[in-house]
Order: sequence, then C-alpha cells, then structure tokens
Amino acid sequence: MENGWVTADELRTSFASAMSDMYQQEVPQYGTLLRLVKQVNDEVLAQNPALRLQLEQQGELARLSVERHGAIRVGTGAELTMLRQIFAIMGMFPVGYYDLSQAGVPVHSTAFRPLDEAALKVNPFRLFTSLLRTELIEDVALREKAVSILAARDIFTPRCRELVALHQQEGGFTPAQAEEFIREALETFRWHQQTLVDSTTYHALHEQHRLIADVVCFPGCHINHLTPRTLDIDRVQALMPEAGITPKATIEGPPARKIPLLLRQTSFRALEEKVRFTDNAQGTHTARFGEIEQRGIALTAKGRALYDRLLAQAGTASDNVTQQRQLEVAFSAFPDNEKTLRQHELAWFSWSLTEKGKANPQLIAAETDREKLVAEGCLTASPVIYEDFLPVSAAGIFQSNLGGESQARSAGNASQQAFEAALGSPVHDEIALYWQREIASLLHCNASGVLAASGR
Ligand code: OOG
Ligand code: NI
Repeated sequence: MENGWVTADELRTSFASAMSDMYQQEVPQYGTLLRLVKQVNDEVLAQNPALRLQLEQQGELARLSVERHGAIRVGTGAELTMLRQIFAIMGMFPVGYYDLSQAGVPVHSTAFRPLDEAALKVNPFRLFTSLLRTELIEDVALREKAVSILAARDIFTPRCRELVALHQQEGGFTPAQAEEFIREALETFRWHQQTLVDSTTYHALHEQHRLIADVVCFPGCHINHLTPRTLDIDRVQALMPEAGITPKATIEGPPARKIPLLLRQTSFRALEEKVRFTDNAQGTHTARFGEIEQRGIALTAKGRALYDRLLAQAGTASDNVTQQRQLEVAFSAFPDNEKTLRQHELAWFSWSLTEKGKANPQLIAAETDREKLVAEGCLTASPVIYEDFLPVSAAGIFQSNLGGESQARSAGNASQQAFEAALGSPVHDEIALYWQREIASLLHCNASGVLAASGR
C-alpha cells in the first residue's frame, strides 16, 4: 500500500496468482506440471547448497515456483489498447516487438512486463500478447466475416471498463476496488466452452489457420499457457512423460551452459477441449498448454547477433538429445565465462562496489579500465538476467501446438508501426532498457572514469 492505494506491484502479484488458480482448475495437467517443477527445483536445491543460499539472499526462494509468464492472443487494435491500459495499472508495459508471421504464424506480438529492477524483483510476471493479423486471411469473404465477428464482441466486462476509467481519474485503487478489479479483469482470460460461431464458420477459420479460429471464435482471449521457472529444464523435460505429460520434442533456445544465456523453454502439448457451437453442434478445440522456462544473461546487440548466427548454424533436429548436441557444438564458439563476455561486450552486467571500492572512491573515479578495478577487488559485476522473449523460440512454442504446421504465409516485412498504431503506443526497446540498467549501476558506483572511457 502507498498513500492508501494498492501498489501496481501488489496488483500484478494478486493478478498472477488469480490467473494461476484459474488455470490449474481449467487445465489439470498444468497443476501436474507445477508439481513436477517444484519437485525438480527442490532436488536441485538439495544438491546445491550454494545455489540455495544465493537464491535465499536474493529473496528468490519463496517465489521460486510461481509463474514467470503467460500468453494471450487478441483480434483487434481496440482489444490490444484496452489490455495496454489494464496492464499499465498492474505495472506491466509493452516491451519488444516480435513478428511471428516470418515463421508462418499470422500474428505479431509484444510482452507486457515490469520495466525496472525493483518491480521485476517483486514479481516479474509478464504476458506475451499477440495480435492476429486478419489481413493475412487470404479468402476475402472469410476475412470480412472474421473482422465482423471480432468487431461485435467485447472481451471486457462493463465493470472492468468502469474500473479502468476510475483508476485513470483517481490515480489508484483502494483494497476493495483492487479486489474487484482483479476479479473483473480475470473474466477476459477465462476459458469458454461456448463459441461465438456456428460449426461451419469455426471449421472454415480453422482451415485457414488454427490460430485464427482460436482468436476469432470465442467470447474472450483465454489464457493459453502459464510458465513457471525451473532450475533444471533438461530434467523436467526428461521427467514429463513419467508424470503423464507429453512434452514438445525439443527444448527451445540455447544449450545448457556454465553461464546460462537468454532463455530456454519447453512446453507440453495442448489439450483437446470440448466446445459447443451456436448451431448446437459439438466439437473440440486445441489451444491450451503448459510451459517452463529457465533464464540466463541478457545479451548486447553484438551478443545477440552471435546467438542468432550460432542458433541458425546449429540447425534443428527432431529429437532433443540430437538437438542439444548440435547446439553444444555450435555454441562452443560463444564464450562461457563472465570475464570474456564482458571484455567482448557480448552481455550486460550490473556493477557494484566492494568494501574496498567504497573505501577508495578516488581510485574508482580515476580508473578507466573496468576489469582492472575487478582484478583489484574494487568492483564486482553480476549478470543482468534476460527478461524478454525470443522470436525463434516463440515460433517453436506456437508451432508445437499447431500440429506442427509451418507454412510460410508471411506477407513480407515486419510491421512494427502497424502494431504500435493498434496498441496506441510505441513499445519499449529492450536493448535500451538493459543498457540503461548497466549505465545506472556504473553511475551508482561513481565510476566516472569507466563511463567516460566507454563513451557512454
Ligand atoms: C505464445 C507463444 C510464445 C513464448 O514463451 O515464447 C510464448 C502463444 O502461443 O500465444 O509464449
Ligand atoms: Ni510462453
């Protein structure tokens, strides 16, 4: 609480937890996944007391197995704009632009997430949010039908809209209003067995692309997965079948490393759920799944270019063991120690003063070489964790739940401007956020020599 208002961090935490409760009820396999993740995390911590201590000191232990992200898909700019306003109240802002049409998925996306370190630490919950590109529906009549179905629906409750307006007027929520807001906002993400369309329309849209049917045919934008953090993604992947869950074939992202890079992810295959159409026909719909993630260090533009190149070089295999072996071979060209990552400016670090550094401010101010200050025991650097997503990995997650289709349907170049127009605001540039974080840490150390030398 702050001045009688519930804080954005508190709202985000309550919202994420309410989503998790709802999703566990809707998708029981997701509850099984959560239990497996907790079991593996407990095993890793028992075997690695140093890691346990580190997580404890960082205040991470208590919320280790809570969800780090989820994903939704919407159909119109108006829906996206309203979501932007709802998430802003929870301290989540659009970061990054992802064009999935390049991978044959007819959407483009951003991630709503907290921006600053303090908020990320309280609760890093993010929502990967995709906007359907109806212009990619080739059949004109079907496209017009989809557009008119989307225009006629309202995925937000009237009370949710009122509360958003109230928050914009008053600048905050009382505890009672906050509780009501979470309850009302949650309705937008609930699963509906009853579709908005007859079975013929559903099948026609499904035929165009499964994702189009998923976005257009329902009265809300059901949460399609939630993702807790695992301390050992390879182990959870291996144990999923024993727990009665079918994992996607391969883990997305970089291989296992001493200094983990960016983001590794895997998911279980989406469920077939019963639906009812407006002509009373029954059917099934497959969209909702569970996922896990393991995050590592954020890369600079240079580091990211190297990552993208090595990932492409590694290629793809159909089984995980081969895939990981190919990745390991390719990524042997990526430095795997902090000092080299810093010296080659491949990754972002947060700098702090040691006791010796604090006692010698003149040394810190005068020195231009960061590594010299590290070697002298005046400065320490810790990796900045990657808080965003990876388009190639995201495409892999999407596709594993689209029955493996991967038609190239792209209408050409990225269209970030069109996305931002639909959103009603620009998206934050993730690289700029990491850069600011590193610079702020150097400023905090009063490392003026280093800052001047880096030309920043
Ligand atoms: C989103 C898939 C992307 C991730 O973690 O990369 C994603 C979706 O299926 O809607 O969530
Ligand atoms: Ni995801």
